[in-house]
Amino acid sequence: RKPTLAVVGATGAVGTVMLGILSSREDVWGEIRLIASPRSAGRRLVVRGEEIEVIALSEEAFEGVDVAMFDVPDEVSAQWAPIAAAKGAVAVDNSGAFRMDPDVPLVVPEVNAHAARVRPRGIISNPNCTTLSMIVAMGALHAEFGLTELIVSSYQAASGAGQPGIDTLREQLTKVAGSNLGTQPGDVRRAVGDFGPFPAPLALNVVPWAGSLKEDGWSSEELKVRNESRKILGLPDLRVTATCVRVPVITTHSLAVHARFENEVTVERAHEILGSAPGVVVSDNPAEGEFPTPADVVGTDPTWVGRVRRSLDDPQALELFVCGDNLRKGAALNTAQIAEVVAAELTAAG
Ligand code: 2RA
Repeated sequence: RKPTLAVVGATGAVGTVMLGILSSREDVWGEIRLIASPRSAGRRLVVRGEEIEVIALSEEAFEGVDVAMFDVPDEVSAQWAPIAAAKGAVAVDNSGAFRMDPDVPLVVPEVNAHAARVRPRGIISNPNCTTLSMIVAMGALHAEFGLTELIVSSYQAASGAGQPGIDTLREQLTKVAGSNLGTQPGDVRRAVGDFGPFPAPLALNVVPWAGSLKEDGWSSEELKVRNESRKILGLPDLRVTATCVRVPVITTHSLAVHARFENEVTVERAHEILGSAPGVVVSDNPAEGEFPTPADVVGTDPTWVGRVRRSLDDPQALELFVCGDNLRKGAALNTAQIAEVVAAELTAAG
């Protein structure tokens, strides 16, 4: 029997992408059950070409479920993923609720698929989209050169803040289109009015903030990049510094990465490694204007890498520009890949 899958949060921004991904990947699932808040129950959504009615989140909804994916806010996952696990499902959670729990593996199948097998709480976590947008490329380089330090600046898309983020940016872009705004201090701020989930206007702007305020001026997002990179790579002492910035892009996070290694590196070898790494595509020919940009990467599955240079002042360091669709590899796709690893394990176990 093929395993039964539940998608919790089926109607959200990531859930919507998930249904498309489940419809296009090799079909390893028996029943697919769609679950959402009582407000969304009763809606009919299409997955694998079939219309399915969304049911309300409840304990009974997990009856007979083998794998339950959660694409919901932290507090909803914190409450319901353990309930799904207690009902016998393996919960694959895309929230921040369990990522740093030592009894919950944090999995990126291209980097540490083996970690998914040890899950004392019956929960597997999916990393944050910013970490995920670069970590497949970093894992491949680490396997060859031995990573010692990451200095990262992110350029994060509005959809990282969910559907309200997308809606806010679109509304702001409509308000500024065709205007001469962006020439006086505060003119964009006054014109757009509503900042939605962002602390400042996003249209015609960049905002050096994502997440919530933590100690000493760090944002939660910056700490996630550090802590999650360490856990996924199995390098608890890796030096990681991140500055997270929101940019007026709908979907696809970008990161400028300074990566330092144990030994000297060459661009040629880095190209070879990245070019043959599963899930990575190299687009690096600046003479022809070839490098990844969100507008070209959005809607695709791989991590795209370009602008690979050896640091001028450090032969052990590389500079790279990385783009990944934050709703696909950054969220739904990685969750689907983890779920497929579990499905293969369950199917093999009979
Ligand atoms: C963001 N990384 O982009 C967050 C969402 N998980 O806001």
